[in-house]
Amino acid sequence: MSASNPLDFYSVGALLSDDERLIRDTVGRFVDREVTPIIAECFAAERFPAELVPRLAELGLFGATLDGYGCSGLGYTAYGVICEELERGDSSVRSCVSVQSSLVMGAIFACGSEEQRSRWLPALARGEKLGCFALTEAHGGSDPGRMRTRARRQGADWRLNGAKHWITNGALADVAVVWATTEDGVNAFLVEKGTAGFETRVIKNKLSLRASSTAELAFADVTVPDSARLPKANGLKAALRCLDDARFGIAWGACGAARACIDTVLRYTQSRELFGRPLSHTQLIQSRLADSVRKLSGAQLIAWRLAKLKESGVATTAQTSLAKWNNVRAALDIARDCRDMLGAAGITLDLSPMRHMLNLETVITYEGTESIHELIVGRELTGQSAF
Ligand code: TGC
Ligand code: FAD
Repeated sequence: MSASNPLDFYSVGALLSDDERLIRDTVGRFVDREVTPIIAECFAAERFPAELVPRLAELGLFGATLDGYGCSGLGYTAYGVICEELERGDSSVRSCVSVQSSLVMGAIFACGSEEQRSRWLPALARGEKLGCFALTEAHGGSDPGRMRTRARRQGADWRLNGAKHWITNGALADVAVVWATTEDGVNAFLVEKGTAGFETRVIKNKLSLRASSTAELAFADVTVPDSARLPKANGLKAALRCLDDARFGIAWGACGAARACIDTVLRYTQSRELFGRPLSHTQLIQSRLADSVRKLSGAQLIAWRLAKLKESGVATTAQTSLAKWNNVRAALDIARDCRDMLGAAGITLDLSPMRHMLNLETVITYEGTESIHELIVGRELTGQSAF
């Protein structure tokens, strides 16, 4: 074995600050000790490991980039390494942190009143409350601008009617950030669990992200006060802005899933003997491993550069889209090829690549499908929207 690190071929780790390396190693140890040992069982049982929520909070991983309100105030590179380490364990754990941090806390931080921020952000940071982000509807998640969930003024209150589909943590959440059309355009409302007329139903039999809880939400004449409306969430733009931060986390997270797959196959092919020699001595296996490391390296460099652009406040939506698209596509291709290099052993939950591969089928779909991100980049290049 050469001295180079196949899981960090271009030494992106050396570009991290001491603090960022410490965060990476701390979260990495948490994943090795507390996520990896239980996650295959959770995936098999279709169980979200809620017992990890207090630990994620203790480590300061909820709302990590936010300042104040009990949040850690970290930079985007640190948030990226957190997502990468968590997704090395399982996409469902990174998903839980992405939703709570970028989508729920991010929306309340950016669009909420001071009262809403003070009430919700510390509790969400401590993991005492869980949130969900309800944008997608059953008739077409790619085109949220045509949402049918509607909020109408009713004196001092608002009355919500409609339904949301495919909502991560929807049935577990204490508070849902619900996007709805009003006569003044799209607005967002904080709807608390238990509000009359608000019902949830867990979506069963998913073949992907099975350790994450996904739900349908229904609103039948749900009445909330005006103080539940996020005052600065004016227009679809406010929702899409939150998505950019979550898509950034996914671009890093995908590298973690890819690393786990390559790591597994490197070990396996060194010990597996076929035709009188280890599999890793064959040209085709070496070529496939080299191709996986090529794809991972490109993804890691894009993720790192995007973090720097975000920290300078100049990252564009199209740059974020290209990173999400490229890195998830790379990770999915790597996971599929790694699964194959394990032969029959690769189809069980004992080794992680097929679990990662199945999870990545969701990751390539949510937060904007691959085609949507290609079209966002295409629009940037040509100035023409082809949606
Ligand atoms: P369009 O005309 O392009 O935009 C409307 C307004 O929004 C602005 N905008 C953005 N602003 C900030 N960040 C972004 N990413 C933005 N994208 C657009 C835009 O400038 C415009 O502003 P203005 O001032 O001109 O009004 O809107 P469109 O209706 O044509 O749609 C464009 C499209 C297709 C890109 C958008 O609808 C889209 O991104 N669709 C994909 C939907 C999606 O990603 N949904 C994700 C749901 S949440 C989720 O999946 C969570 S998974 C959770 C987990 O991690 O577990
Ligand atoms: P559709 O929009 O119906 O797309 C179907 C196909 O058509 C795709 O291949 C798409 O790329 C393609 N397509 C769409 N438009 C075009 C076009 N103009 N040109 C060419 N091709 C096109 N949403 C939330 O709001 N909150 C959540 O927490 C959340 N969590 C999720 C968790 C899971 C496990 C999953 C699977 C989804 C989750 N989603 C969530 C929903 C997710 O964001 C949507 O599934 C996604 O945006 C795609 O929408 P859709 O499934 O309706 O597909």
